[in-house]
Amino acid sequence: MNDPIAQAALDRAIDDDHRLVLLYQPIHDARTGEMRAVEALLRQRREDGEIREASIITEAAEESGGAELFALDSVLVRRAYTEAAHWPVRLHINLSPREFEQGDPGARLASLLTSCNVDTSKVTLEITETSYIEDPERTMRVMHAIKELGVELWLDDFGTGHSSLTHLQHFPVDGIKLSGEFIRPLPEDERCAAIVRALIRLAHDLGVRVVAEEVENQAQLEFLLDLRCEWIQGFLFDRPMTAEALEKRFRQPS
Ligand code: G
Ligand code: MN
Repeated sequence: MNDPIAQAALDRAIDDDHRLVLLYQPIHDARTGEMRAVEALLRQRREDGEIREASIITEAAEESGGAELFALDSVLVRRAYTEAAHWPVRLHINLSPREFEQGDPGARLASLLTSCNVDTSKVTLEITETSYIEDPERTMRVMHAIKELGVELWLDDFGTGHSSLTHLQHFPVDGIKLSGEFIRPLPEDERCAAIVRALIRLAHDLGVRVVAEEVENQAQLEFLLDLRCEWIQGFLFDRPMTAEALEKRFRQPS
């Protein structure tokens, strides 16, 4: 996070008696329903204990143009890597392309991953494409350096950004997350149906995997299964949950 206001808000919240919590939302195999990955999401715990969206932080971050929640190597990201080091699924971390604009992000990430003992082949970085990428060439160099560490790179909220197709053309991307904006109106909305059909076909032709976000009902799931969308995230399968709840799930026989 390069914005000093957002960073200050984040630092304050971290200092303030652990008011920020990480929740993890599973990502499932669309066909079998098996959990394949979890996405770390930042939330704020209010004084009454209720857990809410971390709006102060995200609004501050959004003002700076980066909608994402994490600094590459913040305390919270470190916490996520440490918690997930022994989980039997991949870990998805959200990252703003803004974070690629300063210093040597590849080196920062390498030293972070080493110190957390996390297997880099289990890590996926979700790059939001809603914020404008100022220096695409530098971003591309950083992406290649990061991929050499063994992590996967996915484009988040795919289709809503300024230059989605250019990103697919130039960036070394392993997967895309189809924005909930396109999934929510399925299957009735014919325009969304056409867009989703085309994007999944495009991704597959490029050898890129697809997660559909915000899948909430069976009709949406069936529409996506027909298109051979491989991964699904959304309330139909799971809501974001605490690390404790997730670990309990891992201990249950499936
Ligand atoms: O774009 P990104 O992958 O960061 O989106 C994750 C966000 O979407 C989280 O804040 C999560 O709580 C929310 N979300 C996840 N699944 C659903 C869903 O099925 N319905 C709705 N409305 N929101 C969801
Ligand atoms: Mn995401």
